[in-house]
Amino acid sequence: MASQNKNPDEVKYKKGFLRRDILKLISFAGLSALLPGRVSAKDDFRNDKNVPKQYIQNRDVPGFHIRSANPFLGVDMGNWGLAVGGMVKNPIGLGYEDLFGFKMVSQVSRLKCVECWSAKAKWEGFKFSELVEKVQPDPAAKFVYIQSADSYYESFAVEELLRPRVLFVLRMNGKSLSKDHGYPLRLIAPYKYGYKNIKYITSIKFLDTRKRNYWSNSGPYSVDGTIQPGIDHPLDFNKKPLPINGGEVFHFFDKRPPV
Ligand SMILES: Nc1nc2c(c(=O)[nH]1)N[C@H]1C(S)=C(S)[C@@H](COP(=O)(O)O)O[C@H]1N2
Ligand SMILES: [Mo]
Repeated sequence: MASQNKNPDEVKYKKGFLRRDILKLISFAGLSALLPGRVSAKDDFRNDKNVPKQYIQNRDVPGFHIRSANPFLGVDMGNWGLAVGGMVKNPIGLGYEDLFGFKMVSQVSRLKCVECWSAKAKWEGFKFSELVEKVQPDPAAKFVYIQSADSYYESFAVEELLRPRVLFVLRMNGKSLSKDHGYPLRLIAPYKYGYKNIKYITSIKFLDTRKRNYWSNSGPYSVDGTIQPGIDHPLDFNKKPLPINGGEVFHFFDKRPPV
């Protein structure tokens, strides 16, 4: 189930870490044994009686729903590390404490899911430019592929992650991210739908081609995922698009804002 991955060759990026001692390879085998039976990513698992309610009900932050393509029990920190590599001069492996060495930025922004809910929180984390500076990507590497501990994956243009108010987030509402909201590390990109805001990040890879993301491979959503003003995708609501407030929308004059 959650250990199923379309790009197994990319799960474990392990060349040339500066901090070899910290980064341990991540094994999903033990974790998947703990999880309930297979749930198809295409089904709405809220209707699946085999999935415990706590996977889908918000337990900590009012207004938020816990959204997971597949039920996930959270990251095993004994095995967690962040690999940043691909087409870069200096590939690195970072431990959790290393992430606090980056300049922390905080913002209040809204996460807007395509399934017609949105909620705001105070997020704290670091900017993508900090990572770029450290690893020094090849100028030909115009794309970024991000992978998660729950086998979710996302894809961005480098430029999209350098936009204002895009954060690699460690803290939500004054506390470390909770297990449900992506501990230890997630992305918050307020101008993209919730599904682009990938949780449980384990690897960030610079590439010269654009890869697809989980929800374009497993459902009806686009790779781009930029918020469409006023309209939600129809998945949960009898195929009728519903207007919804919330979310941040870039306008044409924002095309190349300062980082
Ligand atoms: N790794 C991972 N990240 C993920 C998801 C997921 O299933 N796995 N779901 C996405 C979706 S569809 C949404 S709406 C948001 C929801 O964030 P929340 O669970 O913190 O409310 O997380 C996104 N990030
Ligand atoms: Mo979502």
